[in-house]
Amino acid sequence: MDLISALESLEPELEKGLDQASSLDELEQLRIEFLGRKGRLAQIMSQLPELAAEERPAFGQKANVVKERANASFEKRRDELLAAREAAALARFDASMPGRKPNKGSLHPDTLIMEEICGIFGKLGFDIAQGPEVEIDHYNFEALNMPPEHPARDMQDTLYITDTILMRTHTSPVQVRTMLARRPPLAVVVPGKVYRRDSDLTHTPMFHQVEGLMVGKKITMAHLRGILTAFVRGVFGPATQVRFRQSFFPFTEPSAEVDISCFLCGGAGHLGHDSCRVCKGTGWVEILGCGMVDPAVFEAVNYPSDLSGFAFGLGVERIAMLKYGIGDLRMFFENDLRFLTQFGA
Ligand code: 2NL
Repeated sequence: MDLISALESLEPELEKGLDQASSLDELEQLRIEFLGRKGRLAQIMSQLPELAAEERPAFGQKANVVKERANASFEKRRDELLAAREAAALARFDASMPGRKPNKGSLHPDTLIMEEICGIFGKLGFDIAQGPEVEIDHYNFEALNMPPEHPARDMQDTLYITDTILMRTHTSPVQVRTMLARRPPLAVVVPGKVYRRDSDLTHTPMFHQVEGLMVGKKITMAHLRGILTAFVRGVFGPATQVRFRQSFFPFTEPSAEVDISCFLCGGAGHLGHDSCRVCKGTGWVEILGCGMVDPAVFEAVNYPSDLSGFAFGLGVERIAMLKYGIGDLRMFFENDLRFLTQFGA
């Protein structure tokens, strides 16, 4: 076959191949066969030197036309196959199928309780203060009437970082920092994480506290009693009764622990014939510790001795367990969504 007819027969054969190609892979095979570096068109072109010199321009021109038309045909077929693939995918897609629901976030019970407590004290005129979780010995112990060797330091199992740097064991160092940074009168609540070297069924190395402090002239135990009564009635309901039991803390004198009438049995100690599981039959539930700020604490922050004030502290997990009926402290820290999604929005 002469070269011209070889060139001419290329086009119908290509058209037939294109019609038969049913996938992009097959199409690419076909393109390599016809237009590839060693393809059929290239082979015909390689024989150009065999033509007489006067035949070459016309042949070259024709070859170019064939090549351009072949490229255009490939492109057209490629578009058709792509469109067919798209249409097949769309046919499989069910636009009426319901979507996947995204998981909604919810607040941790610790967060909910801290926000509720801070909200109540906010309405009573308290500011919210926060401070570092890594503290120096001075703010965590020394300024709170617990000098080195003070037996009260044994009450705290402290996580030390160096001799003098530690994880705060309570949020009280933030009140110390607040007193140093501001002038009285002042009233603050301090929510936050605290740390102890302790880990068993009822203790975790990290837990949450809210502490409060009010300092001014002529602040008395009557203010302490009034504020804390309003607070517990805000959290546990307006019928809640309050009882103060004498206690001891190094940073307050006098000191007390506050019990509230049991919110489950109403203070009766029993439900029908069963002893109440919340108050264990006593009718009272311990809720916080408090007292009048010890003069030694005021001295440590260079406050004048004619000031007085009260302070209190409570454990957030304890309040959350009571309020939500949570039986196991470890639930707070396991991050099980079945637990976490039960509280708040
Ligand atoms: C408890 C008892 C309490 C304080 C914390 C405090 C802070 C300063 C001065 C005086 Cl700066 N006191 N804090 C006072 C009494 C009790 O916590 O049982 N917490 C869980």
